[in-house]
Amino acid sequence: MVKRFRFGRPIETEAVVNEAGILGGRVGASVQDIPGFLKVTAGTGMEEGSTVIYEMGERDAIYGLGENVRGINKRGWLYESNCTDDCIHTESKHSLYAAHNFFLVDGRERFAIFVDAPQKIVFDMGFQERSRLAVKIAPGGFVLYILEGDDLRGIVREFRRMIGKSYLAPKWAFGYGQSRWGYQNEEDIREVVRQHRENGVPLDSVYLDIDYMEQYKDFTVDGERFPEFPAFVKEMRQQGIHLVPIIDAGVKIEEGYPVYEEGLENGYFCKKADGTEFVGGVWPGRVHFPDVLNEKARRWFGLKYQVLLEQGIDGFWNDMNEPALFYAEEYLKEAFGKLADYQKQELNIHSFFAMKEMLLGVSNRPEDYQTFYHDYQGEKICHDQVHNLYGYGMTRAAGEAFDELKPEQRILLFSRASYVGMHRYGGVWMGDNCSWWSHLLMNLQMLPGLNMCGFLYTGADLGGFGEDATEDLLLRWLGLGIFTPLMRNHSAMGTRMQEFYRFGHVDDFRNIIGLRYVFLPYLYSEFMKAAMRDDMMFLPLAFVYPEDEMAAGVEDQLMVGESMMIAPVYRQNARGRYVYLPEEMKLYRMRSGEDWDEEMLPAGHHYVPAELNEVLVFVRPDHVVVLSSGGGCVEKVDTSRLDLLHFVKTEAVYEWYEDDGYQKKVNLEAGITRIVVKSDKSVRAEGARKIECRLV
Ligand code: MIG
Repeated sequence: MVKRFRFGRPIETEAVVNEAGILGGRVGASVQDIPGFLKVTAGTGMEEGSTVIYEMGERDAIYGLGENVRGINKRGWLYESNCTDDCIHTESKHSLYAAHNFFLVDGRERFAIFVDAPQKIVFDMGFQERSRLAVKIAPGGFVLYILEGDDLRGIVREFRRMIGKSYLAPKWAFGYGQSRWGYQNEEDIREVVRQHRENGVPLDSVYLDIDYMEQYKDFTVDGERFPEFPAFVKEMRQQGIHLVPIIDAGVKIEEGYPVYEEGLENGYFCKKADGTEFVGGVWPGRVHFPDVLNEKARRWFGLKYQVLLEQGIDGFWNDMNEPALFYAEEYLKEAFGKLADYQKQELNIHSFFAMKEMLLGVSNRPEDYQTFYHDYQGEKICHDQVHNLYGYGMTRAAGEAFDELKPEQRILLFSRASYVGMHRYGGVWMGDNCSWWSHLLMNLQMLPGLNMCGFLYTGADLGGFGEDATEDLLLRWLGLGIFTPLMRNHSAMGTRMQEFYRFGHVDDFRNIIGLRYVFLPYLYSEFMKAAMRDDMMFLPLAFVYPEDEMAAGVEDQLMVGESMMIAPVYRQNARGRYVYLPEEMKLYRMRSGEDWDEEMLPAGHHYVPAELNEVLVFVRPDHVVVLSSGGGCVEKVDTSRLDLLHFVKTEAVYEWYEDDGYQKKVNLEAGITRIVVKSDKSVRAEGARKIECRLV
C-alpha cells in the first residue's frame, strides 16, 4: 500500500510516473493522516523546512539511500542528499554524487519512505540519538510517500512500479571495459586493445576520457589526436571494441563554437538573477551550464549527441553533472579581493587558516549554487532548489534524444550525478573512488540501495580511480566486478597505471576477467528480468532470508539474482574469508570457466579459502546458474550451449532470458527458456530458444 502526502509547494521531479494505486491522489492529505508511527513537524515546509521522525526499535535495520557512504544497513550515521563532486569517499562523508531519497525500515514495522524533493535532505538514521530516525527536508515543500507491505522485496517492487521501468543497456555493455583518464590518442587506445587481444584477455570497450575532445569542448573530437575519428571507430568495431566517450556538463565559452553560440542565442543556459548567463569554471575553462531542466534546452542539448552517434559511437558517460564547479566566476573575483585584503594585513595564525579555508572553499560552494536559475515548468527556479535534478536532467536529455534518434537500438549511457527517475534514462557509476580496500567493500554495499531505486546498470571504477592500485587489489576488485553490470577498470591521471598488463600475472587476469564472460548468460538474464519485473538484481541477505537474524547482519555478501550468493574477498593478503550461509549451499571456488573446486556446505559460519586467482560463488538449493564457455567479447559468447552449475535436491527451474542485446523493445516472456533440472540429473529446456544444456 502506498500513501502520498504533500507539504508546502513541492517542485515536480517526475520521479514518480505511475500514479495507479497511490492513495492520497493529487492533493495532499494533512499531517493527521500520516500513519501513527511517523511524526511530521513544520507541516508547510516552506520557511523552516520539515522533519519526519520515526522511533526505531532496538534491532530495526534501514536499507536504501542508493549511492551513499557506509554499510548496507544505513542505521547509525547521518546522510545527505546533496549531489557533490567530492572525490574522497571516506567514512566521515555524508553524501556522494547522488540523491536517492528512498529507504526501507525493517523491524517492528516494515515500511519504506520516499521523499520526493530536489533540495537538500538530511537523513539522521540514529546518529544524534540511536533510536531516532529523523529526515530533515530543506525549505521548499516535498512529497512524502509511505509504502507498507509484508515483504521488503515486494515493497521495493511497488516503489519501482511507481517510478517506471529501468534503463536497459545494450548487451555489449556487459563486457569488460578498459578506461583511464589520460589516454591521449589513437595509438594509446590501439595499444590497450592490442594488449588485451594478444594476451587473450576479453575486452568489449575502451572509454574516451576528456582528452579526446578539442579543448574539452563537448561534441568535438580533437583532430590531431584522432585525425580520422569515424574510421578509427570503425577499425575498433572490427576488433570487437566499442569506444565510449565522456560528455561533461559545462559548455565552453568560445566564439565560433556552435554549441556555445546556439545555446546563447536561444537562451538555453542557466542565468543569474540579472538575466545574464552564469559563468562557472570547469575543464574547458569558463563555461555556461545548459539548462537541462528546461524542456527545450534539454532537447537541444540531447540532440547534440547525434554528432558522435553519426560517427559510429554507441555509448556515452555523462560526467561533472552535479554540476561540479571548480569555481564560479563571480565568487572568484570576490576571492581575489579577499586575498588582496589578507595580503595587506599582517597574517596571524587565525587569519591564515581563514584564508586557507577561503581558498579551498572556492570549489562547489553552496552559495554559488544559489546564484543561478532554471527556467523550469514555466517558472524561474533557483538552482539551489533543484540542485539534485541536474545530472538527471542531463542524462534525460541524452536518453530522450536517443529515443528520437535511435528508436530501435539501445545506446549505452550512464551518469555520475543522479536522482530517482534518472534510472529510466541511464545507469550510474559510483564516481571517483580510490584504490583502497575499503572502497572495494563499499562498492558491494552500494549495489542493493542503487537497485532499489532502479539503478540496475551500475558499477564502480574497478581497481579504484584515485591513488595507486596494486595487483592484488585489482584482482580482488575484479572478483566483485565480474558480477556488476558495468564492469570497467578506470583510473585517474597521475596514479599508477592499472591495465592488467601493468602487472605480472597475466594468467590470473585472463581467468578472472574471463569468468565474466562465462557468467554472462546468467548475469544478463538476471539483469533483464530485474529490469522488466521491477526487481533487484543484488539483494542483501535479509531480503531473501527475512526470518534469519544472522543474515540481517551480513554486510559483505550479496545475493546475485535468484540462484546464487557472492562473497568477495576485500582484505589485503587474505587467503580466504568468513562466510555466513543462511541455508545449505554448494560452493564453487572458481579459477576459470574450466577449472574449479566444488563443495557442499551446511548452513552456518565457514572459513572459505580463496586465493588471489579464485572467485567464490554459492549456489542455492534447487537452483542452477547458466554459464557459457566464455569468449573474447560479448558478441563471441555462444549461448546455444550452456553449462549448468547446479545444486538440485528435488527440482530446479530456471527462467533463462536471452535476446539479441540491441532491441529497445523487449518482450520478457517471449525471451524466456525454462530450464528444468531434476534430482535424477535429467535436464529439459523449453521456450524461446533451442539450446543444449550440460550439467557440470
Ligand atoms: O575532475 O574527466 O569522475 O571518471 O576520469 C575530474 C576526468 C573529472 C571525473 C570523473 C572521472 C574522470 C575525470 N572526471
